[in-house]
Amino acid sequence: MKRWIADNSGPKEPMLPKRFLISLFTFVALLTTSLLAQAQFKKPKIGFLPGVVDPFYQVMEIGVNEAAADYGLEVVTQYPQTWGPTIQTPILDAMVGRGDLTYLIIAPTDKEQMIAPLQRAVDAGIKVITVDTFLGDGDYINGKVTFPLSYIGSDNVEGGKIAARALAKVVGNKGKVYIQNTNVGASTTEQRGKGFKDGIAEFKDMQLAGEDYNLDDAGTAAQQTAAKLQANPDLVGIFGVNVFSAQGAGNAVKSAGLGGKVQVIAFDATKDAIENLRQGVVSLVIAQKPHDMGYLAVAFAMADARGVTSLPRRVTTGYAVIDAKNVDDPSVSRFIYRVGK
Ligand code: T6T
Repeated sequence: MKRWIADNSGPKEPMLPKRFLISLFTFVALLTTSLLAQAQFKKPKIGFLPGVVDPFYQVMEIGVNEAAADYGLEVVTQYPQTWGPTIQTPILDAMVGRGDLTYLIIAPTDKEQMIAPLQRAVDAGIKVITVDTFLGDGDYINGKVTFPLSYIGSDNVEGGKIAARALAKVVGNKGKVYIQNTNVGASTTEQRGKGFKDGIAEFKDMQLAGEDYNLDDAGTAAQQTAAKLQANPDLVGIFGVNVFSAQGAGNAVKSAGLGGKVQVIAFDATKDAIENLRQGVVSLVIAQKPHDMGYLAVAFAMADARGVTSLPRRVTTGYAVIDAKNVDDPSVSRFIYRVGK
């Protein structure tokens, strides 16, 4: 027979195993520490200062904004309307003067003249990352300027060489060629010009018929190219070193009715350059990867703010080389600069 024994000690709670209690305690402690750390971590606020308004930097801005959205960061973007330190410096000073930016992503428009204004930004506590263009000689480890965290951009000497070799190929390795350049002092276009000259020097039957600077104006580029074509009826090819140069060169060749006779190599994959490629005026378009430059720069700022200390001081972002055969291949056409609709 079962006996029922009265238990007067009240309702019993199930006993929790000791090990479970210790784990729970550890978990709560870790969570609290991590929440505290998060509360102390101040998200970087980033300034983005491109070189000028053009599709190259507009695509870079898309990369910047995508990364900022992924990390939940705020970015303040200011575009100079024209290229050069005279326009870029006051915008930079105003960005520094706001007092709330902790990182600046900038394409310095002059490798020497932008050193002092950017040093002022650093002195005010802003960390600098240069994209596309560099300061000094671009060597931020052993060069004369070492304050930027990193330089993220194309290998522009290599880009110039790619252009020269491609041009040599389409003109049968002989003849006179010409460079349509932009601004003295801009690291990128200066290096492209150098790479192109080095590349052309590899071909004994090719000569350089000159180099003009259009100050980032497609109209000036077209006028200069038209004059060069008139003075050199035997010109076989032109290297347009950026958006404006290639556009102007292409327009001048078309207006002179020389499309397909004088070959143009276009740096920067704008819609205009691709249209000229399809029409046979441009034989090769060299696309940079501005989206990658912008995205990585923000990721670097975030990593630095989080205490990462091994960020590479130089990142080369590479090219996509577009010709009439591969222009519709999605693995290549994805690098065409698409802005807006
Ligand atoms: O080619 C790009 C850029 O790489 C260069 O530094 C300046 O010109 C562009 O922005 C195109 O216009």
